Amino acid sequence: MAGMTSCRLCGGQAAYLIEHARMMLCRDCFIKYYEKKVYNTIMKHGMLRGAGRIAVAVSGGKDSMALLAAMNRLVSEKFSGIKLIAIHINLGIEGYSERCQEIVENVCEDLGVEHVIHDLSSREGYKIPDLRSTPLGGRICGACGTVKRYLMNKLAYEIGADRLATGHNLDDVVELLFEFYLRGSVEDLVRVRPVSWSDNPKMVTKIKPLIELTERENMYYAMAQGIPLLDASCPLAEGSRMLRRKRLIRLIEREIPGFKHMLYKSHVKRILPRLEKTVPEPSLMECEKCGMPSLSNMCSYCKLVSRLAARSA
Ligand code: Q46
Ligand code: ZN
Repeated sequence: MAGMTSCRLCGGQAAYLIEHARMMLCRDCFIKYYEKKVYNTIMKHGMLRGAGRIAVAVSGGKDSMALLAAMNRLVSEKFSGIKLIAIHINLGIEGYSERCQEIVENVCEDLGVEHVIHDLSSREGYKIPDLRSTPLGGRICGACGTVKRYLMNKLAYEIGADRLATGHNLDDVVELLFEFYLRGSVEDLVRVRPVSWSDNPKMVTKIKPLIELTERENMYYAMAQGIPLLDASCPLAEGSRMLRRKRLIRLIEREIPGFKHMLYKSHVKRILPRLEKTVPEPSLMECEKCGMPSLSNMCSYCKLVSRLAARSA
């Protein structure tokens, strides 16, 4: 935020600093800048080509709520005919999940967007903190990620969505790239992309319209649109390796301004096309337990949940 500096575009009073572009913008110009970037990302990758129904995965955090507000605006202005439905999973994390759901419900109501709330505890019979008792509990965010990926896809499929939009931002993606390059994990690297097309009817095509926007830009957009920011952070995330890597990336960005954009762009433009040619797409089968697409006889979600059941038996 700035004091009396002028907006680069209109000369009005600047409110937001776009760090990598070294540009200050007022609220209205920032909103236009942000929505144009989302629109350009959508168009560049043909994200909505042939789309009719988009499920937007919302957590209640700034990124996904900014995504929902921006998509709502863009759909009504430029992609009329497409229906937007927000989907939210209440993870059952005490002191946190209640607040997330409240924000989702309030924002959806304000925007007039239909929403689906999936309560883990009542619908699936467990909460995320219960996963701590499984062998995966030491990496709770990994287990939580498996749950969210699986259920978001399943919910999107069940409501007949042909796209699932997520709020992954540039910082998230660079953190993943950092991790996968370090580990030399080629099969994971090839999956870091703006769109994951699918012709399997039970695997909904995933799009990341915020992939070129930073965490901070999403926060600014949420603030500029009057979206309440989550005043609690997930108590299970403390000390996670993901947060430590993000801190490290912030330090690198400070020393090498534009580092995040450069790493992302070279991955998408130069590395990814080559990886896509050499790394075969995994062939999917049906999970013998739930019938959803899986890499082996049983999908990773069903494996996780069966461990939970074995513990409580
Ligand atoms: S909700 Fe789940 Fe996150 Fe909490 S347990 Fe980790 S992954 S931090 S975005
Ligand atoms: Zn399964």
